[in-house]
Order: sequence, then structure tokens, then C-alpha cells
Amino acid sequence: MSDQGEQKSFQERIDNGETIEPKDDMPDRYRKQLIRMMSQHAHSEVVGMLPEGNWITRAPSLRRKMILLSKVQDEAGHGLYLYSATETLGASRQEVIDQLLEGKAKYSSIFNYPTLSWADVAVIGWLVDGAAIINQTMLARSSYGPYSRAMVRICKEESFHKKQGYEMVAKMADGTPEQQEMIQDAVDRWWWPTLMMFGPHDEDSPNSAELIKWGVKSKTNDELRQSFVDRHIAEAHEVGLEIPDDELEYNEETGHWEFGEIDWDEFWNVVKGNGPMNKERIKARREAHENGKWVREAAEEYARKQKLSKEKAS
Ligand code: FAQ
Repeated sequence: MSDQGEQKSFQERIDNGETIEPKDDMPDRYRKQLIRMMSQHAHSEVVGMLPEGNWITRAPSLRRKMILLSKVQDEAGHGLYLYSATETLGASRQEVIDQLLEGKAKYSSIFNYPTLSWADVAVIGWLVDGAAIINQTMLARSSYGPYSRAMVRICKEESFHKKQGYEMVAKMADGTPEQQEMIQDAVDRWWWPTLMMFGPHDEDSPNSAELIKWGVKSKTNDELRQSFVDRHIAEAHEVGLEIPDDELEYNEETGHWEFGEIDWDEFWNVVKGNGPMNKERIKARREAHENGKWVREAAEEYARKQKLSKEKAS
């Protein structure tokens, strides 16, 4: 779409709240931005299975194990919907997965932190899924049909994830002194990395303005981060947990919590591949990809044979 008139009518469709579908004309840059964002999102879901997956074999009860297994499987499913949705834009699954395995693609910084205790599983459900829901509820209204529809289903599943996480947080916060200490320690370690999930401040976010113009995002990174903080401070206080931020202050006039500054050096360091777990995460994904090679080959062979027999029959 190079013609200015076409670009204008595309923008009019967006401004009228129309949904853009795979076969519609769209500016190259719109397509590229979506491929970037959706493939990073798919990678985040799949890499995001690793920190919690680490605890499946050590869950404290059968009930907790079943919930965690189901949650981690859900994340795999989210990755699949999102890879499929990205394929509708012409980016093959192979291509985007190769970018991840070669260390060229970004995925959410949050998954490069270690899960040191069972309490981390509770806090990931509460905070990380809580942050994901706030971001993804907005994306469920995004202008690109396959992305927004995937988000509707994903958000429903993430709501269950958050609930099971918060239930566990509340139980531990009301438990023995050791359990209380464990859960507070997990909140202390995950709070700031979770705030980083929303991305850089608006003035440092090169993509936001364009994504908002095209109706992919409808809120900025800082607006979403503020909603997250307001909601989760109330939830922390409800169960008697402290938020590790000395600068937290409720502003009566705005009705919002004011909070301290994120360590942006830490954020960019993690995004650039130097976080505590980046190398292990990529190593685990490469191994999983290698181990799944026979399945891909078998599926390709099956598809090839099906095609041949259909051709023979017609
Ligand atoms: N980590 O200009 P902006 C989940 C990069 S799913 C790494 O502000 P944008 C479910 C950004 O890509 C979590 N990189 O970018 C779950 C860009 O680099 P690029 C994932 C980050 O796109 C729960 C550069 O910085 N969710 O948790 C991060 O406008 C539990 C400049 O940034 C999504 O992916 C970061 N945190 O806004 C799974 C949602 N932040 O590409 C398992 C979809 C920024 O130009 C367990 N994505 N960067 O080289 C989005 O909403 C947006 O893409 C943002 C970034 C908000 C992530």
C-alpha cells in the first residue's frame, strides 16, 4: 500500500473502529509492527512456561500440581494461537521461531528471572498474569482481527491463572511465619520486574505512538502500568503484604498511587540478553526444539502423504 489515498482510507477504517482482517490491504509498516509485536508475544508465552514449569515436579500437593500443569499448558496454547495469528500476516512459524532460537527476537523481560521457591509460582500467577491481563484486555480491542480474537480467549484463561495465584498468595500470607516470609520474599523479588513488563516510559517508547494511531494499542505503557499498580497495591494490602517501594504514596486528588522509579539500566540489560536467566531460557528452548524435531518431521510427512492421496483421488 504505497498510495497516499489508500493509506488515508486505511486510517479512516481504523478511526471508524473497523477490524482489519488478513486479506485486507494494509500498510507494510502496520504489518511489520504487528509481526514484531505478536511474534514477541508468542515467544513470551512459550518462554514463560519455563519459570513455573521448573516447579511442576515439586508442587506441594496433587491439587496444586494439577492447577500448575494446566496453567503451563495454557501458556503453550497461547503461544500456538499467537504463532498462528502471526502466520496470517505472512510470517512463517519457522521463520519467527528461528529468530527466537538464534537469540535475535525479543520476548518479555520478566521470564529472565529465576523461580527460587514455590512462593514464586504464587506470585507469578498473581502479579505476572495480573500484568498480562491488564495489557491484554486492551489488546483484545486491537484493530487486527486475529490478534484481538486470540486475546479474548487468552484473557479468560489468564483470569483463572491470576485467581489461582492470588488464592495461593492469600493462603501463604495467612500461613505459618515461614510461609509468610517466603511469600513476602517472592513479592520483593518480582514486584519491580513486573512493573518493567509494561515497557519503557511513554517518552522513551518508539513504537507506542504509531501503535496507538493504528488502534493496536489504545493505552500507553505508563497508563497500563498505573492501572496495574493501583489494582495490585489494594490486593497486597488486602492480604497484609508489603510492596517493596519506599516512595509509594496515595494521591487523594488523582485517586492513583504514586510510586518509585524503575531501574531502567536493569531493564535494558535484561532486554539485551544479560539478565539472570536469559542464556538458560534460550538453551532450554533450543533443546526443546531439537527434541521435537521428530514430531515436526512426522507431521510434515503425514501432510505430504495426505496431499498425495488427495491428488490421486481427484
Ligand atoms: N521485555 O516502543 P516500546 C505473559 C522492547 S505475556 C522485553 O514501548 P511496544 C503471559 C520492545 O519490544 C507477556 N522487551 O514497544 C504469561 C521494543 O523493542 P523492538 C508479554 C521489551 O511494542 C504469564 C522496545 O523495548 N506480553 O506474561 C519490553 O510499543 C505468566 C521499545 O518498547 C506481550 O508481549 C519487555 N518488558 O510496547 C505467560 C503483550 N518492553 O521490538 C507465562 C504484547 C518493551 O522495537 C506466565 N506486547 N520492550 O526492538 C505489548 O503489549 C508491547 O509490545 C509491549 C512493548 C508493552 C511489551
